[in-house]
Amino acid sequence: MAKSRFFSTSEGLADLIQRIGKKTLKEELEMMLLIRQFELRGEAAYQQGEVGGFYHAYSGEEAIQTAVVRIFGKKNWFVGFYRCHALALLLGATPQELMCELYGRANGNAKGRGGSMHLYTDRMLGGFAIVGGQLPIAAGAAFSLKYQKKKDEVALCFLGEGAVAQGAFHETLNLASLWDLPVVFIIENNQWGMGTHVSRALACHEGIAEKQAPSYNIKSYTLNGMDYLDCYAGFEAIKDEILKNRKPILVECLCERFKGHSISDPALYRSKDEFKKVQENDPIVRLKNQLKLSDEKFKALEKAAKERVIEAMEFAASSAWPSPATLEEGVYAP
Ligand SMILES: Cc1ncc(C[n+]2csc(CCOP(=O)(O)OP(=O)(O)O)c2C)c(N)n1
Repeated sequence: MAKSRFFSTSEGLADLIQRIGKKTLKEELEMMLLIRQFELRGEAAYQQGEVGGFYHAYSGEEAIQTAVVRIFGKKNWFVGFYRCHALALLLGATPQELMCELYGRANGNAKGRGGSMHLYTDRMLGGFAIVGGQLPIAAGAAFSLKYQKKKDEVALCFLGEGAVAQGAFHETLNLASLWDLPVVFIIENNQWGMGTHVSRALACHEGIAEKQAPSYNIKSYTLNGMDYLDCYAGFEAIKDEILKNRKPILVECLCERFKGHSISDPALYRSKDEFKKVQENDPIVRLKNQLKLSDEKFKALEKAAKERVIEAMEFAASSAWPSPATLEEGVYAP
């Protein structure tokens, strides 16, 4: 995997840790642990038949969205794709309401009707199942901010590198640049689109952001998505820039997917050794080490996160199913 091209040019690690503060970083570690535990236990519930539909875990990629939400704050427009449990958690959805959604219960995040890929908060516009479908929505959100002259907010759009080959990616970047829309497009490049490696899907697969951005006359950044601190430092600079210039930015976060594409993908196209190597580069363990946190303290944080998720699962399992009488509610088809 290519190295970060950002952090090495920035301040030193110790100075950065001191500037952010250990208390904040511990909170970030707790958040990343909550996301990881949510994914692990959610997948287990799926295997036991408690959860239906699709399930795309964010395991391995936690550092990216955790840093984005920390740097930008919740008061912006966020648009994600189907790998969206973490984003909803980070933006304030409770583990209870999300687990209820996965379990298909009436008090779920989307009233039990959307499931894993369709999660929302007051500032999160989804959860999109169509690859690339979220980009025009993010541009629209950025347009609304510009139209309303809201200068302190932006739109943040997450996508996988698989979306880069879609027409929607190119049309949206073109329009966003032409119209100076305040939107950050964040490519989470985990190198795999389902079972297809990026080298077989994209003609330009190395340095995606730095090669695509100039053709739309926008600026790009490349970050190490496996390193919370690199993401923190990078998104800090990106925030400064977009708040000043109010123009789109394309970011590529190089990262790893710890599992198959979704729960139904055993990922037989990657060897066990390869997965082992990938998992040795765990962003959670990296942050623990950067903070010099003892194993004992780390285990206590992990246990607390696990207990929160188990509690949410118990809550979901005992929650009511949607009433059939509500079947036609919230349906907008004419
Ligand atoms: C328009 C469209 N084409 C194909 C699919 C099927 N599909 C679902 S996920 C996926 C791979 C996308 O990979 P990527 O964008 O890299 O995101 P990742 O899953 O790796 O996070 C594909 C091809 C789809 N949902 N939408």
